[in-house]
Amino acid sequence: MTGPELAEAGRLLAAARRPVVFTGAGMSAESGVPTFRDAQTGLWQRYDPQELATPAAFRADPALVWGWYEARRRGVRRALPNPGHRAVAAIQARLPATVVITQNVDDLHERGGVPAPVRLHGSLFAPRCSACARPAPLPSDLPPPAGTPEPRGTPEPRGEPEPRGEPEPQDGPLTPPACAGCGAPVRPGVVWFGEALPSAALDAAVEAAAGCDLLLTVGTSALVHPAAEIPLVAARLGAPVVQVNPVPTPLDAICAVNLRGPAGEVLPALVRAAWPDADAG
Ligand code: BJW
Ligand code: ZN
Repeated sequence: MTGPELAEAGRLLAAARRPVVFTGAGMSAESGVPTFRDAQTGLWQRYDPQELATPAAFRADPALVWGWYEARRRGVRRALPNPGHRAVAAIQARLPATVVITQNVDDLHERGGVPAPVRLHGSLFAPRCSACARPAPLPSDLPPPAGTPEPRGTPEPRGEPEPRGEPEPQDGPLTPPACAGCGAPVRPGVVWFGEALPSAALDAAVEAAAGCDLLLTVGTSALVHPAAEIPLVAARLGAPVVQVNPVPTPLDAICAVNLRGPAGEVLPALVRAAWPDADAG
């Protein structure tokens, strides 16, 4: 990818000292994780994610909602970080004051080399009790993340080799486990519509956006609030905003540069434009 927009965005990144990278579901699309507003696959095609991701849906049918999250958790476990995740890690390696703020509930930033992103919408991997909030263990049969080496001493399989990859998980409604403390159903540790964002994460995000000298927004439709206001905070205080998205969003108007394309291609090209010697992942 080349062009005057990329060169301008590269200049802005090279001049930055305290950038913020703000990410949404498009960041993980090339890892095979469907975006929130993409059509779901399989059994889940007939459900609207906006209607499943609510406290009311969990109260009405906990097995349906837990089963949806379990299928997504397993999908993320099978996924690998893409070159976009590694480019974000390369930015943070080059500029250690970089703050990565994500709306994503996957763990691909961490696995891609960003150890502590600010998580606005929680995580698929932090279930908790729906009544007393006690943290709950992950399902014991959850496979390890793709790319994790087999533990030492794992015996070689005998006979016919297994087909590659994990066996297809059970896909469908699944009764959530009961809390070990109070017996109430365990829920996913994510932020649903109508719920408050974790205040420490939101405060950290607003503070970073207010103090940044460049905000790079990647792969978000910018439709969900208050997260969608993070780039606006930076722009209002004078920081340039660079957007990476294949399609226009409501943020286009406040952006200094709009880079139309997939994150997995645009972000490595942006890192190379900023620092031609960089290992952009
Ligand atoms: C690519 C790509 C590639 C594709 N490369 N790009 C103000 C105005 C209007 C409404 C509200 C408002 N303030 C609050 C609201 C209500 C509501 C809201 O925003 N509703 C709107 C939908 C209208 N917000 C809330 O309810 C929030 N809570 C709240 O306000 O509480 C108030 C309160 C205060 C005090 C006490 C109590 C309450 C909570 C919002 C929580 C959102 N949670 C979810 C679900 C998380 C769990 C789960 O995943 O199941 O978070 S919703 C969903 O949307 C998920 C995402 O993080 C979030 C953002 O989506 P994102 O990341 O932008 O994904 P997509 O799919 O929308 O877009 C993908 C983009 O990628 C697209 O643009 C593609 O083009 C692009 N793309 N391929 C780069 N390869
Ligand atoms: Zn409990």
